[in-house]
Amino acid sequence: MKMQKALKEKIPVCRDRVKQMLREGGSLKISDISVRHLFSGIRGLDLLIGNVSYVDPYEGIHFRGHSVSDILQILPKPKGCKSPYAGGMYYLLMTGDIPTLQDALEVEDEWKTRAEIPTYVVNMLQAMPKNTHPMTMLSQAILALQADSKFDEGYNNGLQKLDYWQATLEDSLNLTAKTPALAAAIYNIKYRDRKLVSADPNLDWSANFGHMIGKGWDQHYQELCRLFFGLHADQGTGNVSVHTACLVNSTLSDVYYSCSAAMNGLAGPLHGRANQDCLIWLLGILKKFGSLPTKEQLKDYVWETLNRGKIIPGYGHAVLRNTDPRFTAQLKFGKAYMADSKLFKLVEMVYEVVPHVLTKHGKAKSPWPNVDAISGTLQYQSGLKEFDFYTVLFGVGRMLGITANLVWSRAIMLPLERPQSITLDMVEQKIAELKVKKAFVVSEA
Ligand code: CMX
Repeated sequence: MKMQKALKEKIPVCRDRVKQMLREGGSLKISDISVRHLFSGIRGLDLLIGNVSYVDPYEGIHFRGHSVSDILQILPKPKGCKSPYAGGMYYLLMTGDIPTLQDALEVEDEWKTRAEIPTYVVNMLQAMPKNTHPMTMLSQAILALQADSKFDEGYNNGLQKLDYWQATLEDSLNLTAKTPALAAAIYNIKYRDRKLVSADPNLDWSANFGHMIGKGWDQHYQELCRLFFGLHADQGTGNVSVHTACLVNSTLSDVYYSCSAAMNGLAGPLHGRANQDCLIWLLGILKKFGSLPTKEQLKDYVWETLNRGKIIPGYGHAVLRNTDPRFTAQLKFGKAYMADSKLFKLVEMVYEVVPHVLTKHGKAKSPWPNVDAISGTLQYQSGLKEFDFYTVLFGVGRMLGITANLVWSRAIMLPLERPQSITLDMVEQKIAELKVKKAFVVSEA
């Protein structure tokens, strides 16, 4: 496979770069930590290595240096379509190179050979109680696949550290290949007739998900799947889902353990569940007003939400300080396919109103929409109305970025993550010591 060959060439070069960086700058200080950082989720500190993507606070995500609008232009697409193949996105995330159409299709074909999910996983999903959240099902299904981990097998048979990345890549290809089928199985078991639909060999990874949940005829939905999965693929290494996976993987737990843990983090309302919560919030508005509210009514509703101590889902971000380009890309999609729908119009209205209110409210560091402010609406309007499933869709896309990060973590042999923790007493003591020191320096001067 060309992707694997490219990695084989690039990894030794990167390893040398890391050695060089450590030789030349190993003791240089690049970040300062304050007491406030300790109590604010260590935001804003350059603490992690993640080569796959980078989030610029104002420009948003850059996948291997390419902005959202760039990747939508340059990645190969099926003929006549606007959204790129996930296979091309994976090639880019893994190698850093822009794939040709052939490169993208090679990844798509490779996935097809690995896509089948074992019967025991389906049986397990079918045996789960009906009220199980689909994210729990996804996390469990990924974990169940661990039995087939190539990394685990290799490790038990003396795999060398230099080769860990290869077994991690094998697991990554196997897991990502199966992910649309896993998600579709969960959907069919939970919301349809519990029967599974086989993949269509003529469809790509993303479109096949649509096919396997009974929307194979719907080209618009296939287009949405490609867009949705691509946009959700990564968001820097510090976001909870990717970072959780990297942390777990740093213990040499394999891709399955790591990705299952990542999905548990993604399930939270402050992370991937915001798309579900946002849609519920929007539908609540339409229900309350019986139709689209006026701007004044909407403004009052937003204040009401905030005054009840609630957050506005889909708005704000830990890193972004501007409208998320992933929101903008989806807005464009909505304008093309569902401009007349009330729900979509409401999304546009909310975008006009909420940033002003949040700014006035004065708490959120960013009043702008993130990816989740619209993604649920596009799904809902496209007929996928089971909104507790939306985070699973986020997870399907995110699996691409997570696994690319894991391959690279093993490629550059990042060690066990183990930050030191200090107690509250120690923080107080450090503050007292530093205050005395500062007073001394001032009085000396
Ligand atoms: N509505 C109301 N209040 C908000 C807010 C919002 N959308 N966003 C932030 N705030 C509040 C925070 O709750 C916090 O309040 P407290 O000081 O009382 O705790 C304050 O503003 C400061 O928060 P912040 O530094 O701006 O934001 P954080 O980095 O702590 O959190 C995020 C970021 C995304 C969790 C937060 O903006 C939020 O809760 N947004 C709504 C949920 C959401 O859309 N999450 C999805 C993010 C994207 C993703 O990962 O999927």
